[in-house]
Amino acid sequence: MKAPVCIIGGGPSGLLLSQLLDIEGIDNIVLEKQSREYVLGRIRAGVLEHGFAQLMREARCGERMDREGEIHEGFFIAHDGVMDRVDLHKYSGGSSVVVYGQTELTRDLYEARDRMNGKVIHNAEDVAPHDLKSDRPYVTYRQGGQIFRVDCDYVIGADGFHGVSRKSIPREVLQEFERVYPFGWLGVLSRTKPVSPELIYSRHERGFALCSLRSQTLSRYYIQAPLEDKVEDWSDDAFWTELRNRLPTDVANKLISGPSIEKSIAPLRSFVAEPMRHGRLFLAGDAAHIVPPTGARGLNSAASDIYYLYHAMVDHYKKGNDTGLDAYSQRALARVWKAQRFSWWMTTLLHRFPTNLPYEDRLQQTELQYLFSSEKALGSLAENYVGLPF
Ligand code: RFL
Ligand code: PHB
Repeated sequence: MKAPVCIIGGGPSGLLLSQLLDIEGIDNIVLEKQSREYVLGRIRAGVLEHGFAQLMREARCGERMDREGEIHEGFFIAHDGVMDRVDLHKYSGGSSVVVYGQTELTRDLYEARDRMNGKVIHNAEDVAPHDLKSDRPYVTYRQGGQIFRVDCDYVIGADGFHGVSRKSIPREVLQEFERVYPFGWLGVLSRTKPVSPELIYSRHERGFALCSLRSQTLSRYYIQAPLEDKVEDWSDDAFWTELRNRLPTDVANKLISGPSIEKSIAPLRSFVAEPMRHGRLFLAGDAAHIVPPTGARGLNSAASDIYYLYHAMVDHYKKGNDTGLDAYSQRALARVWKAQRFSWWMTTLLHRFPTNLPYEDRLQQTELQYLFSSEKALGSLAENYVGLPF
């Protein structure tokens, strides 16, 4: 098989790039290790930046998002017995975020690829990129006992944190920066009315909690949990009790619980791999960087990579201009690191760290008091949460 661009990974990053390139007439093939059902079974992000929503529209995938997604102009931080609101609209100069689940967004991208007869190959095993430093790279994979080969100009590594792309860059070339946090998030999805129309991030002495949502009938809640905990250790009842314990009393009293329809634990990690290009391989999304979910940046950082890569590819194929491809790693990393900083800051501000000294707990409280007493501090939070410009 032949295609100018071979994309490894059919998650949101890979599918979005595939769709945008196809609209511009740039042929591409997506190789996804899992089945479509498996990819659509993952419950992950819920908050989209304004710029990402715009990119979805440009990719002709924004219709359902615009119909069913909710525009949020603010969120709450519960702390020290009070609920303070961050007015995103006011402090970001009129911007907002869209609450729309990654699962639905990925479904929309798959359907858009179907409509354009996009080539998305599922259950592609042993995917391996080759000759990345040459002008003729290729990717091999196995399906049903047969080996296939895709000859291409460029390989896009959009295969997530555990993918094969980043690992194919020689160790001496790649620099990795990492911080693993000493806790995870236990998440529950339930078919219940959300406790609040806007998200509530809660800092509590028992640990962090988050009340989020997918729609007015579908709630998503998280609590900070020890890394050693297993999902099986947490009955639904235990989860709801612990969540209520970490919320202000009036919110806890209003919380409607129900059977979990999904329950999982995600470890929290900050990670960046540099550079994001090696020869003809370009990394994008979780393949190159991970953030703890506290600032809702992960999927949004993936989208900004795709924005830069898409424009660079269009410039290359349509104008013979390689400036964008050459600058990709540097441009993408500049924004990635800002999302890293913000996610680290939100995580540090709101979680209970087992090793924290009483001194550090006081600093967390003081940081929150400062935040809600300073329009400039709120402005900084708001501009980062709605997304820095691409
Ligand atoms: P993905 O989604 O991991 O997709 C990669 C795809 O590549 C496939 N793959 C392979 N394919 C071929 N060959 C191989 N060898 C392969 N290895 C892997 C995988 O099967 C998969 O389909 O990466 P992508 O596309 O870069 O997207 C990134 C996002 O998924 C991620 O950043 C977000 O989910 C992070 N995140 C959040 N981000 C936000 O912006 N806002 C949020 O509110 C938010 N909340 C979250 C989150 C992540 C969470 N978890 C579980 C980590 C909440 C949670 C709990
Ligand atoms: C979610 O709804 O899954 C969600 C929302 C906000 C975050 C993280 C996750 O910061």
